[in-house]
Parts: sequence; C-alpha cells; structure tokens
Amino acid sequence: MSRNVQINLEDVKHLATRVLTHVGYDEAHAAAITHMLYTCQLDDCQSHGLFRLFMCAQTMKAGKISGSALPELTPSDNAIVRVDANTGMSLLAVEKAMPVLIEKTRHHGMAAMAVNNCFHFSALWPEVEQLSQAGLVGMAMVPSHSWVAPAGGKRGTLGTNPLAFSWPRQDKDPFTFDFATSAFARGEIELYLRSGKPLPDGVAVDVEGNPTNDPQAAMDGAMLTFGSYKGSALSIMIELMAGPLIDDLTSLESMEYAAGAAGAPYHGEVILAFDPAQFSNGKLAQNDARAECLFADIIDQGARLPSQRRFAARARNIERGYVEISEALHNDLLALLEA
Ligand code: NDP
Ligand code: PYC
Repeated sequence: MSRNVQINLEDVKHLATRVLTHVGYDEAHAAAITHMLYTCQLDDCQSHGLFRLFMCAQTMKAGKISGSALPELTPSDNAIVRVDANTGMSLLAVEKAMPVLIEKTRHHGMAAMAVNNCFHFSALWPEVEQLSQAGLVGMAMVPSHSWVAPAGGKRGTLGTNPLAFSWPRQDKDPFTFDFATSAFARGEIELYLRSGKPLPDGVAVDVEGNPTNDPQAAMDGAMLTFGSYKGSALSIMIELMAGPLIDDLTSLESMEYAAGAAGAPYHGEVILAFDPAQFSNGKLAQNDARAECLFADIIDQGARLPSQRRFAARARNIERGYVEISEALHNDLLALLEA
C-alpha cells in the first residue's frame, strides 16, 4: 500500500489550479473548481477532493465541455432561479446564482435554483452549507450517469444521484448530510480499485447480474442502490426533480450524450431553499430549541450526527496546516501536468 504524503493547504490550491489551467479551464472556472476541491480535501472527503482532478481532466479531453463558458441567469419574478451553465462545469453557474437564490428565498419564504446544461463532478454539501450559513435550510440533488440498477433490476438505469441537506444551527456547525443514493459513490469504487481492495457485499453486480466484490467488475456491471427499493425510489425522485422537472437530462440521457467518453456526467441540478424565519410561525427560537433537543437525544445515546467526522477533520487539518493523500495519488496528479 502507498504511504501518505502531506500537502500544505496552500499547495492543495496551487496543485488544483495548475492542473485545471493546464488541461484547459479558464481562470474563473479553475478558481471555482479549485475552491470546491480544496473545500472537500480540507474535510478529508477523499472521493471528491483532489482525486476528482482526474475527472475534470478527462471531461476536458472528451471535448464537449467549454472551459470558458459564461453562465447566464434568466431574470424572473417568481421563486425560480434558472441559470444556464452553457456546457461549462456546474460550479461557476452555482456561484453566480447562489446570491439570487438566497435573496429570493428571503423574499418568497422558499425558492429553487435550476441549473441547466452543466457538466457535474462535485460534492453537494458545500452548496447546501452556503444556504445554512445564510440561516436557510438547503437541499440539493443531481443525477449522474446510468451506472446504477433499480431495485429488482440488474442493468444501469439510475445515476449515483446524491442528495444533500443542511439545517442551520445557532453558534454550531449545521446539521448536514450528503450521500449518493447508490450503496457506494462511483468515486468510492474508483478508490477501492486504485488501492486493490475488494468491495463489501451489496455494492454491485457484474455484467451477468451476479453479486461482485471486484471493483472493476462492479464498474463494468451495475452498481446497486442503498436500502433496496427505498434508495431506488429516492434515486428515481432525483432523476425526476433534477431532470424532466427542470427540462434537463436523466442519467440514461447523460450516458447517451457522453457516447462512451470518460469524464463528468452532463445534466442539470436542483437546489431548494427554505427560510425558517417564515415557516416557523413566529416561533423561530422555540422551534430551533426543539431541533436542538432532537440532536441532543441522538448524541446522548452515542450516535453521531452526519458531518461530525468532516468537521473534526477540517479542524484538525486547519490546525496542522496540511492534508494527507496517498503518495501514488499525488504522483498521478502531478503526471496530469505532463500530459
Ligand atoms: P458517505 O457514505 O461517505 O457519507 C454520507 C454522509 O453520511 C455524510 O454526511 C457522512 O458524514 C454521513 N455518515 C457517514 N457515516 C455516518 C455515521 N456512522 N453516522 C452518521 N452519519 C454518517 O457518502 P457517499 O460516499 O455516498 O458520497 C460522498 C460524496 O460524493 C458526497 O459528497 C456526494 O455529494 C458525492 N457524490 C457526487 C455525485 C455527483 O454526481 N456529483 C454522485 C455521487 C456522490 P461524515 O462526512 O461526517 O462522515
Ligand atoms: O462518485 O458517483 C460519483 C460521481 C459521479 C459524478 C461525480 N461523482
């Protein structure tokens, strides 16, 4: 197994920016993507931190993304913020539309951002946490590529379809979760493949539909949803909400659009925001206190809240001033600068 190397926090950003500009993203896109990768790496989210530079590079190589696309906001009087990424990576579009989403949510009580025509590779928690930092409740979801079989099936139809949620808390880290509706994210299987480790049971079937623990067979076959028909139904909901609802592609259609090329899926994204001040019936403080009782009862019995590992990793990495990744991954990332 490869040993770990330490990378100073500033060097994480330099490495990401150098690779991204080298492979063809302009300054604005490279900055938005670097910010996302840094944010994830700082919290030890290995599957969607620096590792995702490979997907960013592959996407550019596939030739369909624009590395200099200018996102366009459609003005509206209603509670929908529509932003067209114009075949760029999603992040610059979300960055542009987020202040409008926050403003519309405070005005209407709830609002939604629909991002169209974007390539998408990233974690969703940094986006919903922008909403909880603003005192709002946030939810986000995206399809991906049709790698995942629906419950009872054995062929990829659904995406890995992450769902993220963040709830603001007074003087505390928010309550946030963000996970794929597949048993494992694709990125996690890729990391198992890199490290030569077998997958646990229940993650995937091979091309014949037989259960497999082999990461390559899983990637060639079909991944499974978490929680059987329950995860499957959630995943289908995400296909609908971030697909046909907002006039964008499903994971099947994204896969078809890629036509066999590697890289990030191409589709839409939905981000929903709710203003607790307007939903709480004038009892915001009391309702916040009741939410805190719920969290306290969970922690009291030895369970942990989602994102606690992440917040602890962030505090540790900021304190020591570096993150750790495997030396093999670091070498392969540096090789992107030679390609
Ligand atoms: P994980 O399974 O690693 O974690 C999911 C969530 O569950 C996290 O919020 C995590 O908190 C929490 N959690 C984990 N263990 C526990 C526990 N014992 N008790 C309470 N909470 C727990 O997520 P995935 O591998 O499914 O997804 C990883 C990332 O990949 C996500 O950020 C997702 O957005 C991204 N992704 C992106 C896709 C895309 O198309 N753009 C597709 C699929 C995934 P903590 O972090 O603190 O452990
Ligand atoms: O890890 O499943 C995944 C994924 C898909 C697109 C970006 N990440």
